[in-house]
Amino acid sequence: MAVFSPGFRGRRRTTNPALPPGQYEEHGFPVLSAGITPRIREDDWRFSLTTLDGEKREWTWADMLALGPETITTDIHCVTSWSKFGTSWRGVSVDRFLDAAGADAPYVLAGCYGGYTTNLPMEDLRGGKAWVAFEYDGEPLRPEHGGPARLLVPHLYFWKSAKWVNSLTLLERDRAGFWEELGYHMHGDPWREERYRSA
Ligand SMILES: Nc1nc2c(c(=O)[nH]1)N[C@H]1C(S)=C(S)[C@@H](COP(=O)(O)O)O[C@H]1N2
Ligand SMILES: [Mo]
Repeated sequence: MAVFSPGFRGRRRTTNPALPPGQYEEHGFPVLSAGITPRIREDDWRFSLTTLDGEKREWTWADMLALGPETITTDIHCVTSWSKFGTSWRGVSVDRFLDAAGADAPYVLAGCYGGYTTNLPMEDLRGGKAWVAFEYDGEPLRPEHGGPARLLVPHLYFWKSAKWVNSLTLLERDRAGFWEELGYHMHGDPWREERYRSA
């Protein structure tokens, strides 16, 4: 005899509330890159922040580590409709860089080794919502996943998490990045299904 009634099993099959609309749960870790994978040594890595006045602040790998890394466990959501639950990272909060530079602005354009860009409102980068991540699952971040360091902005679609990130440019007005110019959403909230820009 069945221990659980069919009704009980039925309830367990309701949609996972952690899964945004139109997404499925992925157990692997797909690689999605628009171009070739840059190979950047930690010693050569630089990360810069340019303020509205055009002032540029730059960090080396050691400078970044000195800002105080933290461990992040989070779900991630790709616009191609896979979501991955409970991913584990180590990185430095973007707040730390902004505070060190004493900089603020309404919008930010992230830039990368290889030329990829993506735009974000400052309110999506501040307040413990975004990191420069350099470890995944307890290991150095692999080059194909953006190593040595990538932006991690898990509450937005994963195209906003710029791999091989090397700059943040503060902006007065929002400016479309690589995928945004090609029609992806300027914001990219998976819970609102902000996948594409309406024409
Ligand atoms: N520099 C750079 N960053 C990037 C991309 C890219 O092509 N180049 N692709 C974006 C997209 S569309 C996604 S879904 C994620 C994929 O990250 P993954 O390859 O680690 O899964 O990286 C984002 N960051
Ligand atoms: Mo993506």
